[in-house]
Amino acid sequence: MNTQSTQPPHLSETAQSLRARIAKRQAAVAVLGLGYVGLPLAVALAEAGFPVVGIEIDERKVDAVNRGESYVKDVASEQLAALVRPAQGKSAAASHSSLSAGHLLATADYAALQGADVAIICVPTPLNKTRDPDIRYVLAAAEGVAQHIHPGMLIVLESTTYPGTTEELLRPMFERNGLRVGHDIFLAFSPERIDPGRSDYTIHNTPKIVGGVTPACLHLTTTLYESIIEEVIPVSSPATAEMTKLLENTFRAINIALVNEIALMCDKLGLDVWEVIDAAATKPYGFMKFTPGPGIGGHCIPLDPHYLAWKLRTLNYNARFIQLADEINSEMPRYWVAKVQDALNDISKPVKGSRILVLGVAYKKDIDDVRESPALDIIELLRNKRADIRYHDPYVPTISHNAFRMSSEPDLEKAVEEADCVVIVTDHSCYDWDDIARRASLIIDTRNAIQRHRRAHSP
Ligand code: SAJ
Repeated sequence: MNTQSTQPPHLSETAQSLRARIAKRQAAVAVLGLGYVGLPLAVALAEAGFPVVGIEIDERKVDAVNRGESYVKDVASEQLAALVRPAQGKSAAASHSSLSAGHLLATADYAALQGADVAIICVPTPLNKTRDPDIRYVLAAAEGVAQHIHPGMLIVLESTTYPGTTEELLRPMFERNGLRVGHDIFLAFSPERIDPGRSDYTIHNTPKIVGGVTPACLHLTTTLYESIIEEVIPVSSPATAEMTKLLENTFRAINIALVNEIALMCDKLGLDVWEVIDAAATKPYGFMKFTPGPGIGGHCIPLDPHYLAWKLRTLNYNARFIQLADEINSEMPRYWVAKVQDALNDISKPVKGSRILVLGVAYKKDIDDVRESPALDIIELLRNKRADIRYHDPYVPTISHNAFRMSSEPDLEKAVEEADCVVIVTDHSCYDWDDIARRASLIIDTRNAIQRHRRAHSP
């Protein structure tokens, strides 16, 4: 495992004992939160030989894991089934202690932490209704750890959060009974970099950033991750690691907003923004291609920058780039609905009563996740204009958003032919763009999918 060289610091006896258990993969690891981040991590650690317990509040997920049934795209059920063993009705703590190396057990009971040497927190960090950080899940998980914390325990937070969370919020919770971080217990932040559905970069070959509260915390956390990840990169503090993650995703949100604004400019200038971007992308250095679209969705990019902006507001600083990017990205659904309205108007059809088919509602292609998807905003805007709105998405059988629930059209060809206007919102690879272009009477293509397909397949 290639890790930038860090001299092993002085370790207390407790730390030395924990380090030995980690190095021998005997350390019992608890992963809190078995979602798209926690489950692959728990599986990777169990496959590396650690005894692993997954602590998950959703009993359905607990039962599925213990049946060896995966609900996360990046984990095959066969992989899971090879690792789990029925808990034979024992209490979580008991069954966990009986767990042999290389096995995974799921439970909803925080008591399993009593037997854990390591606790890794991988719970969601959404925004609340006022688009401010909602860290209730992190605090609940940390409280669960605090109630079962014991000397010799390493705690790692992976959930994306604002700089300061680990040291200012979690550390006092863990030290409240007199245990001291760096001596009796150990604490670090290490951001997740899971990209669901990606096969070129996996948990094993995506470099892992680690920021420890003390050198011993850093060393122990680095030792742990080195057992499953090829490259572990130490930084000087948990806040540095927290900020690193936010820079990564804020960088994306702002650059996507930039190309979305370039698209608005090209529209005013009568230029083809896609041709402009493809031409700029021929520059072999100093340019990174992003593409305009219907807006941004997902559980990371639309949300993470707001964690940073919120923290800076508490320090009387206005994160202007984040603010502006959010305005532009959030405006894109309205921009595209106006395009639909203009296109129907040109053929003397009002939006009201027109049959409009949205193609693709997932937040990006070839996945089934609709969280924060701009397609939902586009559908809601068109519903509010009294359109006869339908959608088709092979990955998303039903959607429910605010006041409406819908199902994907069963017959794609028929739905395309019967639509007054087809709006391409998510360019799933499975769509036959030539066939859709032939059957549709009017197309608004927010992803330039048809032109890109034609260019890629023209002789
Ligand atoms: N989008 C654009 N134009 C672009 C890129 C994305 O409009 O040029 C839109 C997408 O359609 C989507 C949203 O932005 O609605 C977010 O897309 P994303 O490609 O950033 O995908 P995510 O949200 O799955 O981001 C994840 C992140 N991974 C982690 O946080 C660990 C992100 O850091 C990754 O860079 C990204 O995957 C990736 O590269 O796939």
